[in-house]
Amino acid sequence: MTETPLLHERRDGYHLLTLNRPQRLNAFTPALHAALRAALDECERDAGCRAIIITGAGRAFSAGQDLADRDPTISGDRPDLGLTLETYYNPLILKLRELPKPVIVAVNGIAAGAGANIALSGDIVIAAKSASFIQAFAKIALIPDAGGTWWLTRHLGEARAKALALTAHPLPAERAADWGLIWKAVDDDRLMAEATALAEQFARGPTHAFALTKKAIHAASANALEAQLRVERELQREAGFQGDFKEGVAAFLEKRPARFRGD
Ligand code: T3D
Repeated sequence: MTETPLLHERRDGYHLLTLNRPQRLNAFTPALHAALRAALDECERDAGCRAIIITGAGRAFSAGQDLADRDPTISGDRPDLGLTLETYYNPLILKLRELPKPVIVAVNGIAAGAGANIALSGDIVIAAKSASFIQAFAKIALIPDAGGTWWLTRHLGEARAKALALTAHPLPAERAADWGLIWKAVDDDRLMAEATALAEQFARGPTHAFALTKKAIHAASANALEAQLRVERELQREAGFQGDFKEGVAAFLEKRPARFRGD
């Protein structure tokens, strides 16, 4: 078993995080959770990091919870899985969603259980055509967690959400894209090129405006139109005060590419 559960590569303008337990299909242990949380904290703090890519080593993205390696305080004959979620998965999902920078998930292979739902927590999910998403929970008599019931129902509606959750059938990447669950499915050998091109584009983009865009879109799912218009007013007001807006308009008027600093 590898001793480094997460590879963290700091590149020019963005960070690449690779789940790195390929022998266990990158299943999540407390050590992998801790490493990923620490890496995401660093990504958030580092002003030079303006986008994040998350992918998996080997043939899978992640098989979710490592069923053989649990936090000893939570393990046992009838472990309190609510505690696993509260301690590890729920904070991770919220962290990914609220991170004020674009999170790109490059799904390189099978994404099962919480692994599927962690992938779906990214802002932009690109999957290799050979990848699939499996709500594997029913096979071990659990319910979809790590946001699964929320993502599936929001993106696909109840009929497809229930079928995927109750059957635990794999959803191939191309169908996931056709159904609007992910952004797109690409040829396997194009996956990382597509993800890095996007990260490089975001690394040159208006990072603060991206953070506000995420916030506005997240608010939209709970708001009526009038409330959402108020959210847009407040966030646009904030965007208009930033240096990047000034630069964007100047660049447009001077007919040159904008040089956004991310503020
Ligand atoms: O604390 C809590 O439990 C609450 C939180 C729950 C969150 C969850 O994620 S619950 C759901 C956990 N995940 C699963 O149930 C998925 C289990 N895995 C599978 O169903 C299959 O492995 C896959 C469909 C993902 C892939 O199948 P396949 O045939 O391509 O590969 P494989 O042979 O099953 O797996 C390869 C190896 O990875 C194998 O080990 P071995 O025999 O070569 O030594 C297998 O045991 C190991 N592995 C795969 N998934 C897990 C795992 N080991 C530990 N935990 C896993 N989740």
